[in-house]
Amino acid sequence: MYYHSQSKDVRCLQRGTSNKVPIINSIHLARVFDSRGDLTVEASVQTQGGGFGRAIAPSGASIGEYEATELLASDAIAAAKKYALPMLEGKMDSTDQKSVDSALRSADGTENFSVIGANSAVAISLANAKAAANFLDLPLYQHIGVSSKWDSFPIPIGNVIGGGAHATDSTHIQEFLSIPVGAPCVFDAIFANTAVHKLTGTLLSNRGYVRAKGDEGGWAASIPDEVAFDVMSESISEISKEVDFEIKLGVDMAASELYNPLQDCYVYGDISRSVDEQIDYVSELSHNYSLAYIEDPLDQNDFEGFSKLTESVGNDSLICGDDLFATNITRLKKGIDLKAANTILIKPNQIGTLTETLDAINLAKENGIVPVISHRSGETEDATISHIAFATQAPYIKTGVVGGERTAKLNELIRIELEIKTL
Ligand code: 2PG
Ligand code: MG
Repeated sequence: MYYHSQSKDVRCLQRGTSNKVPIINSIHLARVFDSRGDLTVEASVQTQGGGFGRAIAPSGASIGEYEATELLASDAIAAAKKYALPMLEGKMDSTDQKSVDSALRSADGTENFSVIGANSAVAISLANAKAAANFLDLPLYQHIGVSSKWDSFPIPIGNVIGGGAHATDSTHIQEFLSIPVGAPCVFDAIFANTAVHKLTGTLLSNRGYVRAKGDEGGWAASIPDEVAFDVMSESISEISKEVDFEIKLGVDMAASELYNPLQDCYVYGDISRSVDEQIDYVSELSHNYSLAYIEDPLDQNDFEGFSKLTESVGNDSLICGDDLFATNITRLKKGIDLKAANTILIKPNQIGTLTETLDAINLAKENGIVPVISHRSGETEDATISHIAFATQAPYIKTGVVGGERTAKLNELIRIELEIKTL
C-alpha cells in the first residue's frame, strides 16, 4: 500500500555525529515474561558512546520443524553468557550488524542455534540493532532500512477468530484474518481491524456462541470453521461499507498441525482429507470467500502440494509459507525453484538473527515473493517487527488486533507513520 504524498529521501539525514566507534560495552540478559506467562529472554545492549538497545524474544505455539531452536530461557541465557558474550563484549562494533550476527553464529556453531538458543540469539541481535540506532540517533527503521524512500506502509493483517494450537475448543483453522487492503494509511487499517474484531464478537454472541479469546487475542468459540467463515464474511463486508474501503478475508490454516503423517491426511475433528482433497478444499475456500491470503495450507514438508495449490489459486490468493520456509533462505530458494508459494512469512526468531531475517526478505523481494513480517503467538511489548516492516517496505505485517502485546506493535506502526509523514 502506498502513500499518496510525495516520497522523501531521508537517508541523507546526518547520521550520528560522534566520532566514537560504538563498541559493545556490555550485554545484559534477563528472564522476563511473555503474553502466555512463559519465561523468555530479554537482552539489553550498552555501547561505548552511549548507545542502548533492548529486545525480547517472542515464542511460537505452532512451531515448525525447520525453525531455529528455542531453549528454556535460563539455559539459553547461561549458554549465551558462556559462548556468545565473550565474543561480543568489548570487541564488536554495534553498527556492524552483519559482524555481530556472524559472531553469534560462530559462538553457537550449529545451523539451528541449538547451543545458545534462538531466543538468546534473536534478543541479542535485535537489541544490538537498537543500540546502534540509538548511538546513531536514528529511529530503528531508518537504521536498518534498505529503502531510500519511505513512501509505503505495511498493511496490518489482524487475527479476528483463532483456534488450532492457539485456543482449545475453537476452530480447526488456526487464524481467520482481517486484511484492510484498501486502507489509505496504517491508522485507518488498524481502525478497520479493530472494528471487524468488535463486530465479529457481537455477531458470535448474537448467534448464541460463548466467546473466549485465543493466544493472539482472536475470538475463540466452539464453532465449525464454516461458521467462522460466515461470521467473518459478514463483519468484513459490514465494516468495509462503514470505512469505505476494501477489507478482505485471509486464513492461517497452520496445516502442519492438522496433518497426520501416518495416514497422510489432514484431520479436522471427525473429517479427514487426503492431500488432494486438502488442495481442493483450500481452492474452494479461496473461491468461495475470495481469500486474499492463505498461510500454510499444507504440511511444512509438502513443497509439491504447495506448488499445485499456487498454480491453481496463486493468481487470486497470496499463498504464504510459514512453517514451510521458516524464514530460512535455503528453504526459500527451494520454494522459488519449485514455485511453491508467492508469499513468505518472516519471523526473526525462526532464523535467529536480524541479518538473516533481512536476507530472507531481500531474497523474497528479488524473486517476486511477497514478504509478510510476523509476530508470534507468545509476544511481549517488544515492537521491533514494526520497524522491520517499515524498514523493508514490506507490504504486510501480521500482528493481531487486540491485547497489549499486539497493540504495542500496532501503536508503534502509527508512530512511525506519523514520523514519516513529517520527513
Ligand atoms: C503463526 C504464528 C503467528 P505461532 O502460525 O503464524 O500467528 O503462530 O507463533 O504459534 O507459530
Ligand atoms: Mg502461521
